[in-house]
Amino acid sequence: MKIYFCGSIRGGREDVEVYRKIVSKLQNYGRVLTEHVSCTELTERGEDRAAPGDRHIHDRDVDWLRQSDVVVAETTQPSLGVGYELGRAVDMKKKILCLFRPSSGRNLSAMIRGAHDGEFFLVRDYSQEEVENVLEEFFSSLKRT
Ligand code: 6K6
Repeated sequence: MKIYFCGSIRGGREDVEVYRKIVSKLQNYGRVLTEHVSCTELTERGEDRAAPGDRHIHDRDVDWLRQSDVVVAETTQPSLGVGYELGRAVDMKKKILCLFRPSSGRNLSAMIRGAHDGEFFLVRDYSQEEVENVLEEFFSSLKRT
């Protein structure tokens, strides 16, 4: 199972520790193609010494998205890149799980919450303590389809 994880980079890195925990749990279910999103060394500027150019990042990520079986996005920290990835993933008919923490005090974009269809595109409010169960529920529901 190839998993594409989405999380904010240039949108802000405040939730990187949350991404780290999610990615480590996701690794129990398959190969996470975008593990770097959870890397604490990756800064908000989305750059490090070895960073490739934006076109390369875009083309490589869209290619990984195409290869993926499922997409899991942490959407609490708003990010244009994550929104774009989700739009492309819908077009590719991927199974998508969007995670959102209401405790952040933020209000999730209507274009994400409103995309919930209970089948291909799931939006799940959660708290950090629940993440393990939420992922277990999602991956076992995939086995049943
Ligand atoms: C640093 C090291 C290697 O590459 C970098 C630079 N940046 C990115 N690398 C990989 N994926 C990226 C990079 N910038 C954005 N993305 C993709 O967009 C990720 O898959 C994230 O889910 C999403 C974040 O978008 P922004 O708009 O918050 O940056």
